[in-house]
Amino acid sequence: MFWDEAIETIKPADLKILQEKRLRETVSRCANVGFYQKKFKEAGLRPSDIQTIEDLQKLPFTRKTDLRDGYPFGFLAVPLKDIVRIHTTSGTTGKPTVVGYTAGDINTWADLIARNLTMVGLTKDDVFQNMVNYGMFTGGLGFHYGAEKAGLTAVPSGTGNTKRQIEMIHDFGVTAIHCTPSYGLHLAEAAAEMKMDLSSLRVGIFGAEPWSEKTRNELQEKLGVEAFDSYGMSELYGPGVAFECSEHNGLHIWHDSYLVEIIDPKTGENLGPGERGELVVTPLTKEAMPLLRYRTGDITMIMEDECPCGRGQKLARFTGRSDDMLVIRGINVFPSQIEHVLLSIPEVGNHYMVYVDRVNHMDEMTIDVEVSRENFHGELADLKNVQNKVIKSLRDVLELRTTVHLVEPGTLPRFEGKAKRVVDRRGDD
Ligand code: DLL
Repeated sequence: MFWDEAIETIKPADLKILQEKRLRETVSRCANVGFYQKKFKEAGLRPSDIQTIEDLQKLPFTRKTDLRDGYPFGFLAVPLKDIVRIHTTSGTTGKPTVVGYTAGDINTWADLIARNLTMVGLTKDDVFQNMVNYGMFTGGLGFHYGAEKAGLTAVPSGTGNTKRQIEMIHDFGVTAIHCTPSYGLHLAEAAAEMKMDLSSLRVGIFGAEPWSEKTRNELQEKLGVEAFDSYGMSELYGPGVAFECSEHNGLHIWHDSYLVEIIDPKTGENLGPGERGELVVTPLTKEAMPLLRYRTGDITMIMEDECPCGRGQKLARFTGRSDDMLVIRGINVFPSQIEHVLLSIPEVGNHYMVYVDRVNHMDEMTIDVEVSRENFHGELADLKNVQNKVIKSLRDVLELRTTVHLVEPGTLPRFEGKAKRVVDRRGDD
């Protein structure tokens, strides 16, 4: 199976040797990419100047905007004839970022996912329903290849038709599911309405967007699964970059495939373990699209504790993106703060939408939030006290006045893929 003990519990000194060998290989692959040739020249560096992990600091960062500028194939280090697949990132504005894979990349990526699935206890005996998009999004095909490699019975159900998804779980005796946490909640709701018995389920893998401990408890309780957090991004293959083990205390980032730095997003300075900042990754095994010091935009920290499972480096759960931050009347607001407040109020549910508008030159934030089913008895007007409680709690945490509308359970949008709960309409006028 895919428990690679020698690599997953490798000693720090041996790991450094392996990482530096792979770093040198990565740098020499980058020498085929116009962008890096230019960057090396500007920095007065030759690829052979990068030998150790410490040397990494000599290199500039690579940003999402650089990849966008290279659209479509500017970052490929191999000719197109050696590319066996492309995916793109889910860009909402402008051109997406294209990611290419060699046959070797597809194989390495499937291995990483197979290791994750093995880490969470899945085996050939499991039936795995993959409820994410199988198109350009990396979640579908990425997990699918890994699941087959680990010998699971893969059910490539994709997204949509929740009723059919639930019937399949029931009829096929599905033991493990993969979807976004927001879809997981929707699935749980729909299963309860259909009064379907999903007791075959035991493992739920949730990722592609930030989610909280409260959501974990709810998913575990309502779906009867042990819920695992899974992190990844298209530019780093896709899913499978970092994954929880059964300790549920941080995500192991595969140290043989990814070199990790945490930086202050404003100054670019390196931060130490235990300090929260932006994750910067140098992938070590990518052939088609090698990257150096890639700024993910995701906020986390390196954890210091040793994991009882024996595997290496861990990252704390992700709290959002550095570029997610909204500035409302000069105050910085992270969507995760709003979610946190709402989840702490039992009278409201997990479903909400945030709208930001500019009214008479002033920023106004409006939050629609669903009342929880248990607290709704037919009249929203009876829940004035709940509305005031939400407004007060948000003001206490955000230091900001907001408009809150309570809405009936089941009326806000549900998301099959990544949830998009913040709509900033300030640029629309
Ligand atoms: O979301 C890959 C993926 C698929 C991961 C399935 C996990 C499961 P992208 O579409 O490129 O790739 O989006 C990557 O999603 O930079 C984070 O901001 C966010 N993200 C992904 N996983 C998590 C997570 C896939 N577990 C972007 N927690 C990343 C928080 C996450 N944010």
